[in-house]
Amino acid sequence: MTKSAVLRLLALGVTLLLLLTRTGAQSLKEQRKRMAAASYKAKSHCCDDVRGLKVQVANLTSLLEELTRKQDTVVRQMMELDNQNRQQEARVTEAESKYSEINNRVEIMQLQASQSVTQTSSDAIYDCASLYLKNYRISGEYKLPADDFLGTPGLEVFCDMDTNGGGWTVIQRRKVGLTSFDRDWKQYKKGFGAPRGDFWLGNDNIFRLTRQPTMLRVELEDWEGEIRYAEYQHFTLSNELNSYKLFIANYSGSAGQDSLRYHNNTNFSTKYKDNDKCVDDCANLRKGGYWYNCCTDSNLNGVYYRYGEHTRNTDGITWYGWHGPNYSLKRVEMKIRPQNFQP
Ligand SMILES: [Ca+2]
Repeated sequence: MTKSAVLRLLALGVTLLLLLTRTGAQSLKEQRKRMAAASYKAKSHCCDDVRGLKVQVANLTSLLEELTRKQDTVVRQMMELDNQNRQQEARVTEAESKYSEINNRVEIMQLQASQSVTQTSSDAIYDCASLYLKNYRISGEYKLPADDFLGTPGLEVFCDMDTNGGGWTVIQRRKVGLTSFDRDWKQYKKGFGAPRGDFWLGNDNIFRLTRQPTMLRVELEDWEGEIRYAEYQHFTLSNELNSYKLFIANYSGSAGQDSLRYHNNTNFSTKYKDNDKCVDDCANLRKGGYWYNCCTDSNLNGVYYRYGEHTRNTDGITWYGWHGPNYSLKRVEMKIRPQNFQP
């Protein structure tokens, strides 16, 4: 029974009661009149009249009792309906919040799935910055599509979409320590390691990515968990014919004295490929591939030494401007993005 139906029933009952009461009162008056008139005529009739009135009063009383009972029932039913209503409302609210929660989860899953979707757009995607501008905003692995026009192959990269506005293509990372960086020219040319772990993106790829005006950010973490960074407004590599020579400019950051400046304008050297500016073989001494001068003011591709071993050698992952030549860092990342990138 709906609430309005109950209310209608209640109103009907009350009207009926009033009507009956009024009818009863009127008939009582008439009876009295008749009794008064009759008492003059014949006193023998009086007993019949009284008996009739008593029956009527009894009928009215029982009707009244019945209506009172019905009224109680209706009130109870209304209270029950009200209760049910409140329960329904609570259920609807609960369902709505569950729906919104599920909707959120679906949105997150869609975003994550989109990371692995191969790009089909005709717009060129050069790097993580162009992905960022196409609304890929979650840090992680992405596949940059091959570009027929530029003649470049597809490339798996790790994009940092969080640090300082995002849009960073990570070109180097040291954090696990299980991948050797003491490798030859070919391996540094093509790249090695895994985008989620330790890796070098490859000199050919870095050269290609820095053909547009590019900036570099170096992040350093020591074994006490402190983090410093160095940013260069300008960063470029030459091509292989010019030994991937390094050009950097406009240092800023928190990493103490600029420890890449010493390597500016020097060629890349690796194991079996001594392109440095030294009588020594720096790549052999420092056990990495780098823009060795004579030899280092930083050695970000050096040997990974764990806590306890990290202050005993000169071929570790060093940044002289912060911890000097004998402190091998716990974590390093090098990342690049276009100079004109605006998050
Ligand atoms: Ca040399």
